[in-house]
Amino acid sequence: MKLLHTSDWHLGKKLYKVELRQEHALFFDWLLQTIVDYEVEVLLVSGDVFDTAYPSQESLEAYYRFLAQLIKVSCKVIVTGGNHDSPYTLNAPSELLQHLDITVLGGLEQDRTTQLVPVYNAHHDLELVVAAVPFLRDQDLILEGPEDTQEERAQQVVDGILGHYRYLAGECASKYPGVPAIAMGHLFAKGVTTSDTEKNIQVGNLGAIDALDLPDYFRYYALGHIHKPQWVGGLDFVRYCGAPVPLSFSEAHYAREVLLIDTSRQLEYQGRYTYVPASIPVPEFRKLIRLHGNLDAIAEQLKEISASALPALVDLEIHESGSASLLQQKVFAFIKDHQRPEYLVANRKIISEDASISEQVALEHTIDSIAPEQVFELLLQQQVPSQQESLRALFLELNQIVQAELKEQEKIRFRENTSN
Ligand SMILES: [Mn+2]
Repeated sequence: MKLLHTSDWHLGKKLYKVELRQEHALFFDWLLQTIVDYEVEVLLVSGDVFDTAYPSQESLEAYYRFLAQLIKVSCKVIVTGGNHDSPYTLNAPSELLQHLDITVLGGLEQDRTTQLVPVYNAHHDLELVVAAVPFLRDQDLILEGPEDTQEERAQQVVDGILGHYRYLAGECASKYPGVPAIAMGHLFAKGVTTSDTEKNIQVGNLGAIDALDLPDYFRYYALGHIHKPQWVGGLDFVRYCGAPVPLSFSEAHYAREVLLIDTSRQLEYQGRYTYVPASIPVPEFRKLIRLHGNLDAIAEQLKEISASALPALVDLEIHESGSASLLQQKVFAFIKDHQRPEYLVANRKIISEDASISEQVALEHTIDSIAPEQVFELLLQQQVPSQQESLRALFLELNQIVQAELKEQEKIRFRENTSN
């Protein structure tokens, strides 16, 4: 039996104002053809189907249209929810989809054995069991012991997740003795490499699963959550397939793949059987390119860009000197003059070394990249010169409290509130 492992589609994702709808459509076309070409019988989708909990009509339509195409080619589907997915959104049509050989586990259900999905081959023989584990939220886990510190809490989460997999391995062994089993997961494993947009999930590997601790009952782990394809813990049967479409400029250089598991090809590893998948590279549908330098240097680099199936998306960081208003006009004209079908400027950031803070704010159209102290200083300069000292002291004190609180909240949410 052949299975294909994919994850982290993030349908509905936007890069700046550009929706990635076209590359997702091309990916689905390619994936369908790949499923036909390799005679894949089961597609595993390990979480983050959608980018948001409440996907747009277009995203939902793209998802259901693709599922309909899979039905036509008799490919079974198992979908699990990721941290970006709303379990309710994914689960809403699950009863209907079940009749079409599409199993959806948006989140944990009260009866945990629903995660064990028996897979039958074309001759109606039970060939495999898939432990379809969705993203596990803290409330899904049995957390034991003290939770006074962040570290203790994180350790409980790790123990809870591992306990959950051990429980499923035990259930699987008693319910389906002798039947090979694999597991899915949307989790953060120890030792993975992530992009700069993903670094807030690392937090010093807090809450990360050591692949070597996962129960060896399962012959393959089809993981999602990390967007860069990779093995985990040196085990080539514990795999992140990664995102098939780059979702940020920092992911542009990642390899893109789906993984093909052939259950007729098992490998012995330390006294157990494992399935080592074959990597099938996903074509590049669109380049994401970051350029920086002055306008002359950028003009040279823009000339080099060639399109893939879709025009490249370009993120510009322009370093020039001059006043904000002049620079803005200059850059506006530059971009207009340098339009080509090979690319689309998705974003531009102008950095002027001699611009004042207020000018820099105007240039970037955002205060996000400027420290709160600087913004307040700007305000002080414009108003109430007599009370500057006392107001500044008061602000700094308040800001310290707010920043500490934000940091605390960030820590608490670090598992769920991630870019992955
Ligand atoms: Mn993701």
